[in-house]
Amino acid sequence: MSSERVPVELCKGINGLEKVVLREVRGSSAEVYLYGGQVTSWKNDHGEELLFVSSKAIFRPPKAIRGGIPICFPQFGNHGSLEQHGFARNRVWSIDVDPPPFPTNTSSRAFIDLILKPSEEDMKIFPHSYEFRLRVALGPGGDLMLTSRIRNTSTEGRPLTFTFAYHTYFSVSDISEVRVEGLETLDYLDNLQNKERFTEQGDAITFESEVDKIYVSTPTKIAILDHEKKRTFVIRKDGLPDAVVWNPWDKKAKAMADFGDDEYKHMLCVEAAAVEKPITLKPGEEWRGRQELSAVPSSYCSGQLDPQKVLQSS
Ligand code: TA6
Repeated sequence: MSSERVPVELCKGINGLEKVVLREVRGSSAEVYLYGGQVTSWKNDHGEELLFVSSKAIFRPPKAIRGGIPICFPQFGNHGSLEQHGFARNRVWSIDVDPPPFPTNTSSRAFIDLILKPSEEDMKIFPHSYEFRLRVALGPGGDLMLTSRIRNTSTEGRPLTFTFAYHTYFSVSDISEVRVEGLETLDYLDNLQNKERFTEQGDAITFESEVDKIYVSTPTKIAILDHEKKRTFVIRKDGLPDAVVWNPWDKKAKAMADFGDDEYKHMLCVEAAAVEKPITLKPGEEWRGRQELSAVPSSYCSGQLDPQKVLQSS
């Protein structure tokens, strides 16, 4: 069977970093680097790339890869003692050859199980024992599913407290033609105003300048409508009550060495997260956080697709 038909292939990626390529029988695909446990590509069955990765991304430890789906753990943000967004995205993960049974309802064989455990160095900066299992899977329709299972394996009775986010970079045609549905009327913490709490007004969220907001207690479904591409991304999440919405806009874009000056026009981060209320696990307890991404044609511009229906569909 030639490689293009193998559902799971381990190979070398950029700079010789190991990556896993997932291929679904209908043609969709995804790529996950062992470095960071990071998805860096998700393509539909027409081979169209749905995630954004900066053309200036640095695929070289210890710098995190700019784009795809960075895993923010054990800390989201820069409020704690660790570097911003924790260190899971800066570590080389292993393939989990013997994962515990995984309740799954898909027949797809295009999935990989990765595992991250703390090194001695990690224990110095974050003195906790855990096993972080990440399953990345392509569903039969090309949906991309990420499931994180984090277990507190302390033998000294220590609780494990963390915050978490799937820092997903969606590829969009033109940020000024994008709207986000599902977060209207919700409260958010504004990172651009000292994390002060506000309430979102009006209906859909559109973009005319830098946005960096943590929406709290959000619904399980969020829709991102790309008017020009007539495409709607739908995020379905579980165990992740919050959603971070970020676009750096022009000034911040120029300030990031691993981000093109104009690339802010073609990306939007909408991140399923657990930030406002940190998660605490007793020894032996396991937390599960899951996001399922789908990309559906949206003729919304012709008024045929009501975004509310997208959000309420089963
Ligand atoms: O998710 C939004 C955010 O927290 C922004 O404040 C911005 O810092 C972004 O993450 C990127 O962070 P990074 O550490 O990946 O450069």
